[in-house]
Amino acid sequence: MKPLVMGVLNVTPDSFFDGGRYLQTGAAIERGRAMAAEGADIIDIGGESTRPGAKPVPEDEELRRVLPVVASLAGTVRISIDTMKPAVAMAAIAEGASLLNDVGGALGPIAAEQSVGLVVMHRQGMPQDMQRAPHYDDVVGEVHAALAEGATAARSLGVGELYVDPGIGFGKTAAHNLALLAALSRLVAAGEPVLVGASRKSFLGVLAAPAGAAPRPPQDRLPGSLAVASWAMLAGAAIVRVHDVRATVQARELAGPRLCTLGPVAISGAGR
Ligand code: HH2
Repeated sequence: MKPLVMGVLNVTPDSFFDGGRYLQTGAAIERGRAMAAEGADIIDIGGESTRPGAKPVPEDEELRRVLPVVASLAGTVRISIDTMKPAVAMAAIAEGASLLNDVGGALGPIAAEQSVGLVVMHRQGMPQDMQRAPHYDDVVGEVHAALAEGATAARSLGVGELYVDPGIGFGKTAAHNLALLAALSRLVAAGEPVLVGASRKSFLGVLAAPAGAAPRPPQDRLPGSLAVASWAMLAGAAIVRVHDVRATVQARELAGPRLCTLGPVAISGAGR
C-alpha cells in the first residue's frame, strides 16, 4: 500500500524547525490547508514542542493553541493530535481529530474508548533531559521489544488502528538513529504498521556536515530528510511524518511504484 505522508504543523513558539511560524491561529490554518493541497494525507497538529530541553506547556495554553486549528482543518483533511495530555487529546477528538500521536505513552485508553487511531512511539527519557546521555546495550532489540509490548498493550485495550514509531531523536544519538533506520524493514516485518519521523532532525545535520565543520542547521536538512523518508518508504513504512509535504510527495512518486518495479520500461520524453 502507498505510504501516507503526515504533514507536521506546530502551533508553538519553540519547535525546533517551524517554531513561531504558525503560532497565530490564522497562519496555522493557512499552513494546514496548504499542506493538504500539496498532498498531505494527515496533518499532525502539536501545541507543545518535544525538542530536547523544551519546557512543558500548561494545558489551557496548549488547548488554546491547537483546538481552533483542529476544528478548522478537520473537515478538509485527516487530523492527528500530537500531545502528551489526555485532556488535549479528548478535546481534539471532539473537534474532529481521529488519530492520537501518543509521544508520552498515556493515550491508549482514550484511543480505545473513542475508537480513534493511535501512534505508539518509543522514547527514552523526557524532552527536558532525553538527549543528555542516551544509552542502550542493544538499541534495535530494546526499541523493537518496547514497541511490541506497547502494541500488545494497546491492542488489549481495544485499539483498532495502530502504528508503531521508533521515535527518532527521542533519547537517541545519531548512531542509535542510524541503527534503527537500518533495521526498519525488520520492524515492518514484525507486523504492525510503522511510522517514521526523521524530518529535519539534528542527526541529519551532523551526518551531512563536511568533516570538522559545524552541523548543518535545520533549514539545511531537506536533502537528508528526503533521503530518510525515501529509505523509510522503501523499507515499508506506512507513514512518514515530515515538514516538507510537497517534496516528500514527489519523492514518494519515485520511491514508490516507479523505483520498486523498475524493469526494462520505456519512459517517453527526453531523458538523460
Ligand atoms: N517527532 C517530533 C514530534 N512528534 N511524533 C512521532 N510520532 N514521531 C516523531 O518522530 C516525532 C513526533 C519532533 O518534531 P517536531 O514536531 O517538528 O518538533 P518539536 O517537537 O520541536 O515541535
